Amino acid sequence: MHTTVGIVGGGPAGLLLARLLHGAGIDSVVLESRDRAYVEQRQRAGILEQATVDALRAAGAGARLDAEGIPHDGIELRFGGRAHRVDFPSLTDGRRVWVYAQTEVVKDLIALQLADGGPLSFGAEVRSVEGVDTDHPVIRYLHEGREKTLTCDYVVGCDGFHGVARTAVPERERTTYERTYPYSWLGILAEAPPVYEELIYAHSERGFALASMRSPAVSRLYLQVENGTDPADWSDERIWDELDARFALADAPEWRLKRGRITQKSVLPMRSSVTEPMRYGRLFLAGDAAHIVPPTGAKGLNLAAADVIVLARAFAHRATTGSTELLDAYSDTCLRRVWRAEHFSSFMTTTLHSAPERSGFDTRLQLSQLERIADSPHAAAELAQNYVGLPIDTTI
Ligand code: RFL
Ligand code: PHB
Repeated sequence: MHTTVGIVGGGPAGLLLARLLHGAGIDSVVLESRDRAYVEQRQRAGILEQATVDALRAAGAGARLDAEGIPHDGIELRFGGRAHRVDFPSLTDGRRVWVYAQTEVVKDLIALQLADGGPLSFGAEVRSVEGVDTDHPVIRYLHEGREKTLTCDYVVGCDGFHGVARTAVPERERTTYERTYPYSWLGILAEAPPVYEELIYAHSERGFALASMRSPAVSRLYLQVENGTDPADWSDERIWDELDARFALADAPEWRLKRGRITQKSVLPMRSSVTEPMRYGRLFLAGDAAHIVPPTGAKGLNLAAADVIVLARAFAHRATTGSTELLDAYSDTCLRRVWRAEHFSSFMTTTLHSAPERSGFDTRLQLSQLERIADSPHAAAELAQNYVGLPIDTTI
């Protein structure tokens, strides 16, 4: 089998790329190792930037997002027992974000691709990508118990942090910059209405907490926990009590989250990582395959979308003009945005979490930074502009 663009991985990056290429009349094949139900149910991101929403609409995946997505015009920061709202539109020339779960984005893109797009194979586990420094790279994969090959003009590795595409770049040609954090998140999904209409990011002496949502009836909540935490050690009651303690307000001691049945519980480690360059020969890396951010800034899915928007435009440019100029610029173009998001995600993480080895001095620096955001429109604008994301041209 042969295709123009072989896409390894059917997460948000691979699926959105396939749709954008389809719209530009460029054929592609998506190979995804997991089954459809698994990919559609993997609980992850919840916040979409304006540019991600625009790209999903351009890809034809805007209908349910526009009907069910919840626009948010700000976030609340809680620290020192007080609440401060950061308003996005007034600080960012009218930009905002949307609550629409990654699971729903993935379901919408899969339905479209299966309806009228190029091949999308589930249960197709890519074993290796070869010949990326030749004109016809090859993807070798296992599907329905048989070894198969797909020859391509280009290969895009959208196979996430543990993917194999990255390893097709010789070690001497790539550098990975990394940071791990001395804490993790315990995330829960609960059948409980969100307590507030926007997200609440809380700094407290007991550690960080985040109140997010999936719908008017379902809350998504996170607690900072020690690395290596077993979710089984956290009973439902302990989780709710700890969340209430971390969100506590000095002037509203009666304030409590609305409790409900906890339907999912998991622990996720926090990491920052960037692999450079994001292109080698005819192989391009996009999304988590190239970079990881800790989730505190809500950037991961949005960076994945930005990469494939840039890449789809570059493929379309090559198809219409024959020029590889934009493909050649892909890595540099993306890395500017990636490092901005890395900085912001690391800033949000280290400003809001309590490191186990922290001193009183460290905590006072965090509180001073948070007070500066609450008091100064300039400091608040810096946070707001990073949170809603850099503008990007989403026309392909
Ligand atoms: P994915 O989603 O990991 O998809 C990669 C796909 O590749 C497949 N795969 C293979 N397929 C074939 N052959 C192989 N050898 C393969 N190896 C892997 C995998 O099965 C998978 O389907 O990467 P992609 O597409 O780059 O998307 C990235 C996002 O998923 C990720 O950045 C976000 O979820 C991060 N993130 C958040 N991002 C946001 O923008 N906003 C948020 O609010 C937000 N919250 C989060 C998050 C990530 C979280 N976790 C669990 C890490 C909250 C959490 C809890
Ligand atoms: C989520 O809703 O899962 C979510 C929201 C904001 C974040 C991280 C995760 O910063």
